[in-house]
Amino acid sequence: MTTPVIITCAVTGSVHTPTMSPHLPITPDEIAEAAIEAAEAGAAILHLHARDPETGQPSPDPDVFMRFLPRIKQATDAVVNISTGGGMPMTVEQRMQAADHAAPEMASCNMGTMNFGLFPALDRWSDWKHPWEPAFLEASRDFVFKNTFQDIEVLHHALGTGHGTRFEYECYDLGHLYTLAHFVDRGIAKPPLFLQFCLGILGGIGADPDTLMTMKRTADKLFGDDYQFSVLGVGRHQVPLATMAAAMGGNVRVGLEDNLFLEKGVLAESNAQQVRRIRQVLEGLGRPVATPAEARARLGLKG
Ligand code: KMH
Ligand code: ZN
Repeated sequence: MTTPVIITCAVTGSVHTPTMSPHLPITPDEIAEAAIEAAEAGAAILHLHARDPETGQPSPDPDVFMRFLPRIKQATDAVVNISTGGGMPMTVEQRMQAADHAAPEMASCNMGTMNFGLFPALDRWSDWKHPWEPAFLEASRDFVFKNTFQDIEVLHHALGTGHGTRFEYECYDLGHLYTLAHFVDRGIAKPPLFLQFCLGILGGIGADPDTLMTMKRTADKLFGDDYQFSVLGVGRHQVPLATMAAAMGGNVRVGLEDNLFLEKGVLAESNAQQVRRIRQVLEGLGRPVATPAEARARLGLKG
């Protein structure tokens, strides 16, 4: 039987700004509505950040999260996945606060400290230059995305042991897979693992078919049958790499956190629009879409 594809929708993130798209959800109401609509369109997992409703800046405040989380839980059966990546000026402690407060079924866990360029890295072959590349480059020039071994361990202790939360392991490079294997060996990270290959961030591995194959081969070697993978491609790489992931038996992540566009020069009007578009691709590939219940069963979530 063909394994259903788990669609994750990352609804708003912390990288894009309200000036870049009028469709980026900012207020708690907008985030709730976008998430519910994405779930109705077929997303089994909702990857969520919060933003200050006044400024649109990423917010770590659990009170802001609690203005949309209950509404989403009430209106959908989708798995709630709270980001611990947060946004640029936050400390690691701040980044954990909301997940520690809400005890979700899933939270992100970023697998290494890195430079983080906020836009597709190796786009030099493309005639589609990312329109905000200069602004992103300036903003991230001296930014270190801190995820030390200690941070990863603390996260597992507080959220995994403390709340039964399981993780979306965000891997931006091959080394991150080896780091995860280290935590598996120590009994800290526990199968079944859900790996998110994050391709195309400047500072991480590039977004092309060869790197996806390399990530997959390496994960096969390190984790055998103990893992499932999903792929996010940044910007214009979103659909091609998600398609390739699905064709390889993997899962997909879409959403305005990773890409504001529907196609070259055309902004996506909603997260749901991106979910519907990848659904069409999956249908063409003959891959069914996983329900939240199927995602829970496969990923060992607490429900
Ligand atoms: N914006 C993605 C490339 C997180 O929230 O933990 C990375 C991300 C991090 O989703
Ligand atoms: Zn995120």
